[in-house]
Amino acid sequence: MNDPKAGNVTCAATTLPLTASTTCTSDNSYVITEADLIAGGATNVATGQGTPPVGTPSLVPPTDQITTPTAPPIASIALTKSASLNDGNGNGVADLGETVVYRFVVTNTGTVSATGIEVEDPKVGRVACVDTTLAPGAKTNCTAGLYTVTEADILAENLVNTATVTATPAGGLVLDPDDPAATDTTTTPTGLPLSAMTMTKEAKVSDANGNGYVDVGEQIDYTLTLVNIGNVSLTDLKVTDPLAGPVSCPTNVLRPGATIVCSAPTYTATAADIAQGSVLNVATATASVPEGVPPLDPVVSTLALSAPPLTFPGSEGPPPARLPQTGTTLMAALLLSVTVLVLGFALQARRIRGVGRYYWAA
Ligand SMILES: [Ca+2]
Ligand SMILES: [Ca+2]
Repeated sequence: MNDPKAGNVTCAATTLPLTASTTCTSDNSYVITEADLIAGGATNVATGQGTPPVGTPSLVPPTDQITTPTAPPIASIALTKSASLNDGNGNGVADLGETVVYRFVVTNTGTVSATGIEVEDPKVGRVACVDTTLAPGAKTNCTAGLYTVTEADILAENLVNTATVTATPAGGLVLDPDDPAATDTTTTPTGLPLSAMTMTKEAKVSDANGNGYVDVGEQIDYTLTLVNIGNVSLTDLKVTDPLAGPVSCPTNVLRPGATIVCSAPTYTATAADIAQGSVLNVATATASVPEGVPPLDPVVSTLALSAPPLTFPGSEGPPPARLPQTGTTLMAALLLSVTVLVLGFALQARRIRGVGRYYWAA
């Protein structure tokens, strides 16, 4: 007796008289294969063998076959995804520029093998899996490059990321494209949108007479440095400076973290400036913010440059009121002079800085 699927077959009798029969049994159980499932049943063929008496025609080997129906094959792949935030500032939410690690586990939940395992995740780009062929019940791990949190994620107030697994099942079967198990979504909370900007003003004085003060007719060049210290883009940026005149900036859009330097026309100090003891300059910056983000209040920067101390007719140097009080020594008077010199030296550097800041916190 020969039965390729049944293994060793043993018959109760190995010699059969005419019309007699015998029963043969196999000593092993047959395990249903993927091919049986795909075929819809396990078919096996047994063939009998025997040697007839001498002088009779040779035996045509008798065969019989039986097909055991199998369960319908199932083609199914499941995806599980996780997100791990590199929370640089430790505040528990994803902030602009922080990164997220995504990990994926693909499991063959069907009853047939699958090849060409691929995970699609539009936000993270290429996903690499350890195995791309999975037997039924097997699983594999997949990884992707670091994802960096964007302004769009901040504006959405959540980093939502959906991945889908695809594969080619054996036997020409197809996966259900709408199977929810093949898709997984992670949601990572982000920091709230924040619009914030700083403006730093610098003045370069043409201290023609080298006295450390601004005098009538001396020129002042103002520059304004603006930095977007929030996490959303600022647009329609405008800077006004009534004293110096129209301010020109290289762009009117400031992305988060970006810096621009704007400049104002050269200003010439007037007698009126000197009469009030200083050249006071106030610049104001305004900008628009993305829809849904509370507006940015105007950012103001003020800078006052000293004019020379007033002098009295017939006298030279500082007025008497600036001199030390009665009873002070000559050394005290000298110290005051040194102090004025040091201040003058500082002004010779010709860089005077004023900072205006405004923060809006959501
Ligand atoms: Ca954070
Ligand atoms: Ca001067």
